[in-house]
Order: sequence, then structure tokens, then C-alpha cells
Amino acid sequence: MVTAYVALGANLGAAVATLKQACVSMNALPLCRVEKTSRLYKTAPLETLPGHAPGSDYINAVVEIQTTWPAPVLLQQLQQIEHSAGRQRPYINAPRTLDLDLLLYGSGSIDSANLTVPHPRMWQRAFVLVPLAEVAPGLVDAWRLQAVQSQAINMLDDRL
Ligand code: PH2
Ligand code: MG
Ligand code: MG
Repeated sequence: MVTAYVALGANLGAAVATLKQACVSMNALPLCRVEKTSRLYKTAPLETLPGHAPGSDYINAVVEIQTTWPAPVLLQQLQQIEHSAGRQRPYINAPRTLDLDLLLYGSGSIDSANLTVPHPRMWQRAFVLVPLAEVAPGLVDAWRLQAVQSQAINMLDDRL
């Protein structure tokens, strides 16, 4: 079994319901169990493409999973769940119905054409680090959280 962390995000459609359904779908995958879930957070869109509207605020969360799938297979399964939620990719960082990003896969480092783990931008993003620190406090040092504290992030009174 490998412990992996997945970031969930959405800013199109019924985002809270979509994230909750995605969590159910991940837990329903064979050889995959959702062990821990974070609260839901409302976050301002970051890294939006110049010339495009930033879109609505995001709902973000993080889950810890236990799996025996190799990381590339797990990625395919996550992309299938994104697809089922109507995910489209008109341009980079476009508003989306569901984004499932593999943040960490055990202690592994992966650098392939379609998968980089640890996720290359995770340490710059409060919407990832704050919920990740909830489910895995030992993985996020205090100075990492301090480095992103200027980014707006609001804990909702709800969880996955
Ligand atoms: N995802 C992005 C780009 N920007 N901003 C927020 N607040 N939340 C996200 O999940 C997010 C983003 C690319 O995946
Ligand atoms: Mg993403
Ligand atoms: Mg993604």
C-alpha cells in the first residue's frame, strides 16, 4: 500500500457537490481507499491566464488515499473521474468542473511527460498547503504555510 495525497478543486457548476462526489468515486475505485479528508475551502483563483476572465472562486480540498495502483494508473483513474464530472480543457488553468491533482505518491519522485510528483507548484499554493496540513500536518512545515499566508483562503463550515 502507498499513501498518496490528491488535491481537489472546482470553480464551475455545483462545486461543493462535485467535490463530494469525487471523493465518493475515489473511495469506490478498486485498490483505493480514501483515508482522510480535509475541510472545504473557498479560494480566489490563482495563476489565471492573461486575457481570460479569472472565473469564480474555487472550492478546494485535499484527501489522503491508500492505494496499490502504480502512480500512472492512479492518474488515469483520477482523469476518468474528472471526465465523468464534465471536465473540459479549453486553455491552461481555465475554469473547471473538477480538477484532481496527484500531489504526493509515497516518498516517490516521478518526472514523466504527463505526471510530475511531487506536484511542481504545490508549495506555492495556499489552497493546497492549508488542507494538506490538515490531513498530514507532518508534511507541511510552518514556514511553508507562512510563505503562502497572503493568499486568500476561507474555511467553509463543511467537509468532504
Ligand atoms: N487550480 C489551478 C489554478 N488556479 N486557483 C485556486 N484558487 N484553486 C485551484 O484549484 C486552482 C487555482 C490549476 O489547477
Ligand atoms: Mg490543478
Ligand atoms: Mg490538474
